Amino acid sequence: MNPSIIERKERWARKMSGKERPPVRSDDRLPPGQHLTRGFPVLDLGIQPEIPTSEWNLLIGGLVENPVTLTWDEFHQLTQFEDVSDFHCVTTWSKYDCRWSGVSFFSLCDLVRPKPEAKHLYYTSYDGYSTNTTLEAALDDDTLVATRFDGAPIPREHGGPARVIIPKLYAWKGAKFLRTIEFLGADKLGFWEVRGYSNTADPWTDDRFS
Ligand SMILES: Nc1nc2c(c(=O)[nH]1)N[C@H]1C(S)=C(S)[C@@H](COP(=O)(O)O)O[C@H]1N2
Ligand SMILES: [Mo]
Repeated sequence: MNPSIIERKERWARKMSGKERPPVRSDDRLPPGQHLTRGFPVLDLGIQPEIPTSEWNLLIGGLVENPVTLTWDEFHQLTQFEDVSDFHCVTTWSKYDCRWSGVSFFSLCDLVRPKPEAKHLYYTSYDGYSTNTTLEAALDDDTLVATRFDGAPIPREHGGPARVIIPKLYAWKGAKFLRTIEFLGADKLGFWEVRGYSNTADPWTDDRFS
């Protein structure tokens, strides 16, 4: 693991042990070109699939030692993790202090054990959406697969039963209605990435389009 990932994992371990909640952002929280919204806009492809939790599965596979297909119950047997983070949509709105809970991405990695050749992730959703990130970008103390928002199940329009949250990237990198996560050796572009959105999607450098 590279040093910055070790640092992030240590930050995560402190959070998990309840010892410390290190702030990820200073007072300067609003990325360039963004404005703060108080509501919670809904962005989707015009489809909000209804997936009963009894039929929900999360498949995590590809270049991992231990591929899994988790049922809703199995997912909830994993250590649950709550975190508060900011949310930045490329259409210029940001929402502060979103309280998500679910399973942290480090916990999911401990479960599936990525192979050394795994460098990229490809996420697919029940509405036909897809997106991609590097493994390195997802390996952070605030990345999770969330099933709850503000203490309640994530409403369907916001991507329930489960969605990915990667606070340090623009929100299109977080798949709502999550269905699969695939670990890959080579990059594979997702829905918006093939349509000209940035592949790296860093809100702090105004990195919107490629
Ligand atoms: N499955 C799926 N995930 C998705 C999208 C989508 O259309 N389908 N839109 C993305 C975009 S562009 C944003 S800004 C956020 C919006 O999340 P929200 O609707 O909860 O605000 O979800 C992202 N994840
Ligand atoms: Mo977005």
